[in-house]
Amino acid sequence: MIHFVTSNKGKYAEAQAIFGDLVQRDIGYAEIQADTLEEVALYGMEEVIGRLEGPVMLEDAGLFVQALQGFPGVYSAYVQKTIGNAGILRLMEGQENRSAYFKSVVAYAEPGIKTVMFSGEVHGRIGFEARGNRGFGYDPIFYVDDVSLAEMDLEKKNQISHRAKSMRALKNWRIGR
Ligand code: ITT
Repeated sequence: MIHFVTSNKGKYAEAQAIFGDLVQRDIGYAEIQADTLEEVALYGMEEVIGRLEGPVMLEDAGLFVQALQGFPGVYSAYVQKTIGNAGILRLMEGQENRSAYFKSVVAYAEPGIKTVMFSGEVHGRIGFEARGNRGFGYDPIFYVDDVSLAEMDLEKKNQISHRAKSMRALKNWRIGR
């Protein structure tokens, strides 16, 4: 059993489909202002590790849009809460370069070992409209091969997503140890 510290049910569902033995812990932690997802995840882990017993993981993810110089990146949660998907589509109006990627960094710790981290990315593009009602966050505006992540079921998203890649890397590391 692994404690997965997250407030996000969608994340939990995707990770649970990969691990099968996670427990969601919505205990909150401060997301520091930093330049990288790795720093955010590492600091977050330092904050929660003493509050739970046994294996703990948390994940920080972000959307990086090439034409916006990587924005919203580490600010993805705040931007989603404020301007949302409609705001991103507006910022992209008239923009021909739609390239973007999601990145996920998962941090994992257990008693007696130093925190380890794994990352994963999925590359795609920002669409011209929001489509689909599955998933969460930026999924309706992020397209891979003309299908938005919000049009895919969880199984399909888990075949290609940033999160599935980082989480599978962690899972394999745990198995191979
Ligand atoms: P926790 O930090 O509690 O885990 P969160 O939703 O705040 O949950 P992040 O800070 O990692 O998670 O996510 C940053 C933002 O990016 C947030 O608004 C998410 O909705 C969005 N996001 C992350 N992964 C996503 C995905 O797979 N599809 C669409 N949006 C995603």
